[in-house]
Amino acid sequence: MANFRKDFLWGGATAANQVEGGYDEGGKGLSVTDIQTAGSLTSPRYLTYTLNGKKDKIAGAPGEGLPKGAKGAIFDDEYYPNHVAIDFYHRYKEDIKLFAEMGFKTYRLSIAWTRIFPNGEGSEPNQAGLDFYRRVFEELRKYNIEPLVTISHYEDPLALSEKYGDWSDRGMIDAYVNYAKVLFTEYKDLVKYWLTFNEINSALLLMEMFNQGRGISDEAYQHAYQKLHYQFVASAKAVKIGHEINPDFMIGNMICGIANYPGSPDPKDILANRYAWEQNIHYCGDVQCKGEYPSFAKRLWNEHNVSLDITDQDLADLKAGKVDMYTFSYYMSNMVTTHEVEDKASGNFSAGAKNPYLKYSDWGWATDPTGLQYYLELIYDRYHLPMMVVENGLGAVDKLEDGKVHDDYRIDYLRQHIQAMDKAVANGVDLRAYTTWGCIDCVSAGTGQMSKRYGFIYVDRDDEGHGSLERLPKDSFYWYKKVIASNGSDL
Ligand code: BGP
Repeated sequence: MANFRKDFLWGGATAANQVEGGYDEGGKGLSVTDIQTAGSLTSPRYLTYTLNGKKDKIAGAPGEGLPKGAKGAIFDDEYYPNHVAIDFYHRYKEDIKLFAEMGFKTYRLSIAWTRIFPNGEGSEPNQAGLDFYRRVFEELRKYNIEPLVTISHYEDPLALSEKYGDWSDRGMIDAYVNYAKVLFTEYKDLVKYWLTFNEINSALLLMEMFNQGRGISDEAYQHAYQKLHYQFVASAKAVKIGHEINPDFMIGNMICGIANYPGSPDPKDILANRYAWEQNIHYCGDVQCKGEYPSFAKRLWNEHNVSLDITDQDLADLKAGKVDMYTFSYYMSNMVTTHEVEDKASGNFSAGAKNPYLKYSDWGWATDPTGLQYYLELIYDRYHLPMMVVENGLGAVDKLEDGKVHDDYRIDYLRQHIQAMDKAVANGVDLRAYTTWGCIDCVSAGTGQMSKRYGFIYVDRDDEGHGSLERLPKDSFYWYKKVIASNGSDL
């Protein structure tokens, strides 16, 4: 018998911009992701815009905004995969029915901010947008599937990004809080679980580990730490308001969880590894879970000559808006070394030294279930808060043969990670949920490709936007159904 709670929430996860499509329907405004092109293994995704009247583009990692002064633009000669994505906007009933068939207890989805406020702010929300998500939540409830809602998942309203330049202005805090308040009020009886920002620590991670060409300078750090501060305050204020609106709400943070290991027994590597945890993982976790900046924050700021706009009121807000649970994505581990490395992990979003004990995916991500157990135990020990693994999975190229996808590699990956979670639970971790990433194939956030698939459900669509969009259960679909029915025992 596995050790998971009786009411353990098994399910899957997606994000609005990666599944919905209908990017200009129902009164929706443009999001930053709507001006993001498709990349490939070797070329990054770009944000397209005009600056001083001239067409231009810049490599954009997930969640990044526009350069100052730029106006987002859609170019005729570029392909934007999120515009149609997998058309969940029109097919959500069919998709939710398939989730229900697998026995999902929960479905993690995000709300497109620009469906609610087309320009990101204002006093009148867009009714068509509110109605859309109400219909989705009601459809989920019909099957007793608990919605787990990310308020902001890598898709800031373009109008706000143009006005405030990627969270570099306090104005973003009010806009976010206004938006979150509308969601809490509108859906207070339909949604209990909320996450404030997807992978909030990616502002630091993407720069350090996954830098896609914007450069790592003191200025970049200044921007990242200031952006994070405003997001921390926005998150804390939302948590406080959420609890006032419905005290039963469980509101979590969401961290991009990467287990870091020292590259060697060299004490310098041991310390560097600890510092990687501090900067990339604990910095955000501590502020959101403990309601204050950790003692090592000053060192981090000083290292890069960062000087932040933080007011006394901000610090009080952080204290008053601690999260109720710690949630994170987990795909891989990373090796930290101070030495020159010959064998580097390479691919989209991976860096650092290659770990000789691990296998790497086609995209260069290290498969490491033990790292998940390690991460859960380490973090639980730090905060003693309920935890959720809200993303995990294997991005792979699937082959469709006679209407079937035999994805035993995906089953293997997930099985090992469920076993790792089971061990962490046996070791005392209060784990509440597991939502695999991209439970239905969707547009990859990092590459914009459809061919990097994670789903239990195959979607007929390729990297250029061809295909019928037809849905087909893969072998893993039937496997996960068994896993859920046996509460994680039949793997
Ligand atoms: C996380 C994001 C998701 C998702 C996933 C897989 O970082 O929260 O949005 O897409 O990673 O990444 P990718 O799509 O690049 O394979």
